Amino acid sequence: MTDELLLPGRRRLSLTERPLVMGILNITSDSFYDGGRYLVLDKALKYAESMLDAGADIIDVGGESTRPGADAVDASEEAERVIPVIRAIREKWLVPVSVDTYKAEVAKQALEAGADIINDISGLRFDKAMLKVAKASEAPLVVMHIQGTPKDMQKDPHYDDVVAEVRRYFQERYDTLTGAGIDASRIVFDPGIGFGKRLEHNLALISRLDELVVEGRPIMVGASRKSFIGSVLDKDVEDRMPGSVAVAAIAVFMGASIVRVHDIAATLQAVRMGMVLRAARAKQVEGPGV
Ligand code: YH5
Repeated sequence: MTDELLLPGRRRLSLTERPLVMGILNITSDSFYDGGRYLVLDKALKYAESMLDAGADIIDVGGESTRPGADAVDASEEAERVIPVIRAIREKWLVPVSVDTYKAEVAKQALEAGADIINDISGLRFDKAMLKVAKASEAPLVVMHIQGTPKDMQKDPHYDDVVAEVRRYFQERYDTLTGAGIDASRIVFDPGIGFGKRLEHNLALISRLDELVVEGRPIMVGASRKSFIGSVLDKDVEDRMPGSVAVAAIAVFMGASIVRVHDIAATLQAVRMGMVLRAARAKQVEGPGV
């Protein structure tokens, strides 16, 4: 298991001391009402600061809603939303920043503005130019699984064996990316909770997360407030925090190295409990000295 991510500029992000909490910063019109460019930037920075105060390890900046059925936005609009925010965060704080985009042009500008990590829900498949952008940088890459596209992914998701198929996808992505010259140490895998999955698929992926480790690469999980939690608990999106926090603890217990969440402080407690219980289990199962 690799123990750290090397960020551009020789900074390091350790994944062995404890799992990391990635805070979600969504610059979409539905999350920050567009009252003009400066108001949006100011609100986004205040929100980022609140996540940093709560203990976020990484800030994930996204400008296109990839919720089920959402329309794609074009690269220039997405860039207009996220680039000023990434630049401002980078100027103010040292926190690692990831950019949540599958568009090469947005990723390229984000890296120039100081982003440290590319978080691509398509695993570098939707935009053919993304591989070139990734190759030109040293940034870690979050390689997520999605069946279909955000527009159509929830129409009729189907798998014979979702865990085996996501695992096979991770292996294919690993082979393709390393074959193209991407260093294996840059890759983080993500099963893509809610991305072309029914309830049973999401539950299988989380409860069998340990089976998704491919080539020893770390795993990230983004389950926060997603609809499968609403389905299980019969809760609207604004009431899913406790369920989300429970899933974060279990994801870490099952081996997740990074959790992508909305609620930082509560998730940090969950992550610590998941980590301590995982270590306790390892000590008993593998015996002393391991
Ligand atoms: C992810 O899992 N997710 S954007 C629907 C919701 C709540 C939240 C109300 N980007 C992931 O956060 N990147 C997104 O229901 C991501 N992994 C990675 N790597 C969707 C989102 C959300 C969607």
